[in-house]
Amino acid sequence: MTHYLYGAPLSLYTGKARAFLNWKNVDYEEILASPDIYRTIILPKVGIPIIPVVGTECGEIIQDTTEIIDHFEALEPVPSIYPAGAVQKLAALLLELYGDEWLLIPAMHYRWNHNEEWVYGEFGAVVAPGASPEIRLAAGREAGARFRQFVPVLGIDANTIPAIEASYEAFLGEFDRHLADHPFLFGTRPSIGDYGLIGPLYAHLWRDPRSGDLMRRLAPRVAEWVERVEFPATRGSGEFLSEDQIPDTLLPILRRQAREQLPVLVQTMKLLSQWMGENPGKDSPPRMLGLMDFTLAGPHGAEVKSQRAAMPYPLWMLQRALDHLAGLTGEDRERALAFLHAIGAGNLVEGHMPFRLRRENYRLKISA
Ligand SMILES: N[C@@H](CCC(=O)N[C@@H](CS)C(=O)NCC(=O)O)C(=O)O
Repeated sequence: MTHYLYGAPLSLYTGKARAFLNWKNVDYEEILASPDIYRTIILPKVGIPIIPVVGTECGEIIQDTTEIIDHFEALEPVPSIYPAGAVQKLAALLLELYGDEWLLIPAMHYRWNHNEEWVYGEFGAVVAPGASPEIRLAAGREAGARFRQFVPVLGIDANTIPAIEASYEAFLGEFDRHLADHPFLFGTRPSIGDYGLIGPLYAHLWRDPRSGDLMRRLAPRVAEWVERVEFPATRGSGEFLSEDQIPDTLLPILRRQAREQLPVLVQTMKLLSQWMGENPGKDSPPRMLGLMDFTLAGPHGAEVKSQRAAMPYPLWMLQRALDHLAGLTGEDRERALAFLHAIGAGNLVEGHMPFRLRRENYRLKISA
């Protein structure tokens, strides 16, 4: 019996799950998440309209790409996308968080500010596949509007757009340089970090036409990596670099993450602690805690300030990296701490958050 991946071609997180399932050689069938699928499978089980969702051969429904990946990793631990090396694994978990939750910003910016009309057609193909072109487009506009509203929530506005574009273009250059020496982040095998990056870099930044043109022009090796990760020619193959090496070419990317994303995560931690104090006895934090200030470096280095929603979910991903760090001892721990200092993430060295997050019944839960 096979597994089912309910998703869509234009969906960022479906791209992440698909790429992993392909490499892991999972027997699965992809099913378009049509309105019928939302109504009969996703909403009754998950409770919110979200993709991708995997239906397992035992009838279990899994949502959240990280949980999907970990489900299949547990079933078949070898070959794994989690490096055995302590520092490589830490870097890979951080880069998963960077892709999932920070490169989401340029992904959404380029989609909605450079590919808007095109993408309404793509939404139409999901929600009204058999309809006439006019009806499909109208339905696509309606469906797309729900996603477009995340643009300001992520802090994408006239003030921040030049900084978002400058940072993304610099990232493309850095990643392209890395890929001149290595086919994936940590050698010849894709890691959980590659699967974090593939979400935004595939569905939005490679597949949306104007974004794809930009990627192929500025960073042709990144475009080739996208194809390699999303549609692997060989499955389950390759090795991570020996001796837990972190290629120097990854340091600019990790420093960029530490500079841009980490302050937002630290600030979110404070807001979530505050929420706990104000809501004694409650264990389900809201998806958004309200607005917070954040800062980006503009194209000429000047600071750009704006506001975005504070979202607890990325802290659950950060906690995965911190749990890994907390489990390290001896020389592994020393090297991991030196690595965090080297990328400008020294404030993570204590390795814990003032609360525990867990996922239960498709929701984020918190405890002291
Ligand atoms: N962290 C989740 C994110 C899933 C997600 O945001 N999916 C998008 C489509 S790519 C969605 O359905 N969003 C609807 C919503 O967030 O309300 C995962 O990894 O699965």
